Amino acid sequence: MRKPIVWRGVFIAVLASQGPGQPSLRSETAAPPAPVRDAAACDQLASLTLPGATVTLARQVEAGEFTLSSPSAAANPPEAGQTFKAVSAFCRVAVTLRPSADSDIKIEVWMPATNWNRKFQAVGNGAFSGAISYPAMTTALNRGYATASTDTGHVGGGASWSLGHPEKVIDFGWRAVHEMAAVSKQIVAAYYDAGPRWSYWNGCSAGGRQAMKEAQRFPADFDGIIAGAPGLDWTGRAAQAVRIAKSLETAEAARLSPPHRQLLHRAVVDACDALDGLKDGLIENPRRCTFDPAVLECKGSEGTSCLTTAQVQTARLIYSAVVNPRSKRAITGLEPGSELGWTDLGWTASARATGLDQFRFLVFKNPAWDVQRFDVEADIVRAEDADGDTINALDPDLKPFLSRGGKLIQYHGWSDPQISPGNSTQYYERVQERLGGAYDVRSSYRLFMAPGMGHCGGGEGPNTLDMVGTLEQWVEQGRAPDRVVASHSSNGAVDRTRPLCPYPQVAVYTGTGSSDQAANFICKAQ
Ligand SMILES: [Ca+2]
Repeated sequence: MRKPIVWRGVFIAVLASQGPGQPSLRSETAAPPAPVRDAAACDQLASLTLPGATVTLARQVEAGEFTLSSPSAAANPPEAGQTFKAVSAFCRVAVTLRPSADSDIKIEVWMPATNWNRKFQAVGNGAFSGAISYPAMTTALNRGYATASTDTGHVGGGASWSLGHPEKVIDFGWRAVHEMAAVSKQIVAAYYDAGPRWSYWNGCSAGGRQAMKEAQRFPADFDGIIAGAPGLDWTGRAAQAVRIAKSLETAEAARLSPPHRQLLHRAVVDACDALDGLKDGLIENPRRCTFDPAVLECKGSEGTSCLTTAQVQTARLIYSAVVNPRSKRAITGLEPGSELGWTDLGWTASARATGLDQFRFLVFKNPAWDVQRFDVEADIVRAEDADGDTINALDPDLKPFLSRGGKLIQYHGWSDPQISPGNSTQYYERVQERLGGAYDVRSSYRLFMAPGMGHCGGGEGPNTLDMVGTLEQWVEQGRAPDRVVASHSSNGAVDRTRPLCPYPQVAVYTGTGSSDQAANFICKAQ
């Protein structure tokens, strides 16, 4: 085990002395001017000695456009040659971590040479990852953050790398992120002669799963965590995507073509739009929508204006949950309103590919396994057992994180066709149940469901939001988000703003003013 470094110990003690939901004393002390570092200060990091870690690059990158080069790009050709724009010079550090004999975790840490905001923001990954998240790092860097990302311990997508490498599975599941957090903070402290005042995690999809894993397993790593559309029921999601694909792979006539998905979507919205009191093309709470696809069943000739009996069954299948026969926990389906994101084989191609690889390489360890072998009840249980809580992030005990003052913002699009939104609502409710009615979960953890939003963004609903700014205000100033304004744009212009409300509240139109302006909505319980 790495010994905790002293400044981190002090930091935890300060937070622990305050009750949950209390603004930190640190926010009341004026920040000293940001340190300014030159290229030589960055170069010096090449000789930094860190246990279990090797610095492979430390070089200042000047402001303006830069193109990725070695060392990580050399090891990961898809990254080579990518061009980004840094608004100011920064110190780029690449490190290889080996917490186990079989580990080969690449991380990069980028630190502004001037105008550092004295904060650290680690950014998350997608799917099975295998690549450093340079675009997200650039966004964080340009906001003044020292930032870090990891390839999670392997190169490239898919899960074939996991065969015969149980330690690499652990690296992917949680160790790479945790080790990255620890080492990054040491590098930040060495570069600036001071550690970050605040440390954040920002991730969506697989990055949302990483977020939850950190909150559950390493409550002291981050002061604030953003978990977007978390794939926290990783094996359950894999099972759902594979279950639908199995059904549709060999039954072409049962598939929903794009015109059929359009038809279904229009019918769902027509049936459920007004349930929230406002006809605006959005279903504020799809859980209140009890649309039965059977109303679209063909009465006479078949075509794109109706669904066959088999297609009706397919729609029902995609909406439906399956229950883990052992834990009795539901593995939720996709929600009414998400139909435009569906594919011919049900869930997104990414959900299917990730699901297939989960069973092929991590459950059955057989590259020849295919979805036709899938046995829903047995394999849901088998997948959870095989994972052993390595990748799944289902532990509802967030008390260590919340009680030390950590803040967690989770968000999820109700129209997400890749990771069921039910993952988020179910988990939030499980945390409340676990911590008990007397525990004020809301003071440190809030979930924002986004009507009409797709996977981590996109979709017909308001889908652009600033969770980083929202989380900063909560952590640093004690201002809990009672609403988060999201916007929707068409052709580059904002055409609608709307508050997202802390679950289970929903946004309700006040009845006056434009229904395209967030100011005319209030958040309230249904
Ligand atoms: Ca509506």
